[in-house]
Amino acid sequence: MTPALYIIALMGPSLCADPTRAAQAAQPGSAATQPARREPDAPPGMKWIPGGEFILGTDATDVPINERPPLRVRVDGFWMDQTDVTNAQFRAFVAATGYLTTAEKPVDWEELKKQVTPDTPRPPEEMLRPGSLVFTPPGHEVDLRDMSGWWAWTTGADWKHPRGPGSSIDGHDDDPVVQVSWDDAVAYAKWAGKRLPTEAEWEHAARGGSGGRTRFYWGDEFRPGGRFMANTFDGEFPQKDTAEDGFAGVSRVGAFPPNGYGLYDMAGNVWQWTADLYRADAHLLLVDQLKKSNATCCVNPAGPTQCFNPTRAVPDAVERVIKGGSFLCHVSYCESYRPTARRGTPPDTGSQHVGFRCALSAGSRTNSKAGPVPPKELQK
Ligand SMILES: [Ca+2]
Ligand SMILES: [Cu+2]
Repeated sequence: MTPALYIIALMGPSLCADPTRAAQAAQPGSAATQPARREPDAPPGMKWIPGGEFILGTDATDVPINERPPLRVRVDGFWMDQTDVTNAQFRAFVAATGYLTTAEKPVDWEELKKQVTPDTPRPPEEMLRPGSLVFTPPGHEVDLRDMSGWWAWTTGADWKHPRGPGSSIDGHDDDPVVQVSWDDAVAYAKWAGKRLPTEAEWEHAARGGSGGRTRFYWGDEFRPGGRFMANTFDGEFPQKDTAEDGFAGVSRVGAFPPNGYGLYDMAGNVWQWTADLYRADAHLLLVDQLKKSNATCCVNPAGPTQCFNPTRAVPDAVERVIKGGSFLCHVSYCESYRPTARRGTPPDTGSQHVGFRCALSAGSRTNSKAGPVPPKELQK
């Protein structure tokens, strides 16, 4: 097997569809939020996300079943990075710490082994050289069930070379950093005196205080008044991105309108790592838990304690939840720029369309020396 096919085989047959057992509908409640805190105490580059109740997930029937059933969730207020962590910010972290990302190190077979069936032989050394996944448009129609048609394991791809060894991030300081693993994101967050948001915090923040249950955080219409609200894939996926929204591939942070909390790119552009472990049936388990405890609302859920993804070779192998979708999402394929969309990804797997942003609990203060701040034009 080629490295590409090998890695993709490890990742499961379908990156987007996530069929799980049937879901039940829950009774969603009304959303209520606390008033927004005044801006002056905001840590640099962060927005206050007021605590409150919201509906996690959806009862839409035309979406992957891992987003159902919906349930009432309450989260405490917290701070959230206004943008995804940028290349410039990540560079400051690496300069300060000498940190080496997962993609810059040889693939750890001992780790990889946990994600594949026991009979999988150790791949040749060549395949274990440092690298990551790069989007490679096939230039012709492909079977959408097989992601090896557009993802290629690429030796030498890392955060400084997001599209492979020949590429660079020169002049792209304000692009979100990509090709970072969950471990890399956590290391950055620690350095910045922050943490990753939980999935519930992320989804609450993405809703922007609308309290709504709309398909997109801004409403039910993808392009309200003809306006593009997020960087997604235009044209025929995956062959040709026509860049109708202004970008084929990643866009600088803040290129699209912010949501109600002043957060940018909470839909599309790059997926964002969250703190939670992934279970395809996470919502279902929370609803069961609520019923058992006679509660109507789940408070500060922090994710399951064990993973479950029936589409993987090893369903209980560790995966973390990513949210937000990316510049590769297209309605014909996965529409993951919906706030309820969720996917499990192995913590050691970075790719060209996965980045992250950090959160901070109320009362905490970032101790970062570098003071990660958003690009100048976003500082108002
Ligand atoms: Ca685009
Ligand atoms: Cu997608």
